[in-house]
Amino acid sequence: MELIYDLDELKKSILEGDPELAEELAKSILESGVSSLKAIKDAVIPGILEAGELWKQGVYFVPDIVLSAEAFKSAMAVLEKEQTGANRKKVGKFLICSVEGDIHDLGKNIVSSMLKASGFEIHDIGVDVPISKFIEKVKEVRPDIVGLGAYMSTTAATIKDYIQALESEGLRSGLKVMVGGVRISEQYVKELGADEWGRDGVHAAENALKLMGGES
Ligand code: B12
Repeated sequence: MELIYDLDELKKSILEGDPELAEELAKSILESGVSSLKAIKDAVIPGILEAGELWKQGVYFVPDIVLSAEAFKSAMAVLEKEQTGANRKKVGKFLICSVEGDIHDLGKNIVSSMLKASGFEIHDIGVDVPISKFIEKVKEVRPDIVGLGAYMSTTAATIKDYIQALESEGLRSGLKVMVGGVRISEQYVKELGADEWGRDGVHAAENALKLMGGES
């Protein structure tokens, strides 16, 4: 009973955009023995998704959604620390970013969290990432999978340029490409020349594991 109450409070702190409370609750939930993955799945993600819904309905305005994003980040900072425990076996390296011109990062951050929880080593190179920086980082990190997030119709159309750049730099072979964002659909994935996509964090993690040859 107590536990459900705490998870509910954490969700509420994200929905209502209270970063300090979210951090505090995340800590106390972990102390009470709940796994970080459960807290992420049952409180943090539902909280941020509900905030996104309220924005879509015109109930939330920019300051509201920005505060919810802050609260999401502060809870995740606590919960992710727990997940990067020493004994976690890494299933592969995953490099992720939002493409140039796109500063949306909530979806990317959720996906990163789910992938981390699934055992991936995450290299998040941020938002508004130009092709040149993306290529430079791929060369440096040598990931197994790259994830490109694009959240507007204009930026989604540029994903194919990132994939072409990988090809012309001789980096595409052996490297898997995943794409995501509200404008992306399963059919679009093929058109872009990517390997997989993720409807949401759980779907993204399932497909990433599938690409690594593991169970989905
Ligand atoms: C929140 C939000 C913002 C916030 C962003 C806060 C932040 N830190 O991210 C703020 C207020 C800053 C913002 C700004 C803008 N926004 Co905005 N924003 C949204 C909104 C409401 C929600 C996006 C979101 O976070 N959703 C919640 C997350 C969890 O869902 P998601 O992104 O789909 O992610 C999931 C999946 O797609 C998938 N996924 C996501 N990424 C990836 C990556 C990989 C690799 C994989 C596998 C899967 C995956 O898993 C995620 C987890 O479930 C959308 C509306 C919408 N329907 O999406 C508009 C929306 C994306 N924004 C829009 C616009 C136009 C803008 C602005 C240009 C507005 C303006 N005039 O100032 C600016 C600037 C944007 C820029 N240059 O990047 C438009 C885009 C329209 C279009 N042309 O396509 C939308 C669609 C709203 C609309 N209907 O008009 N925005």
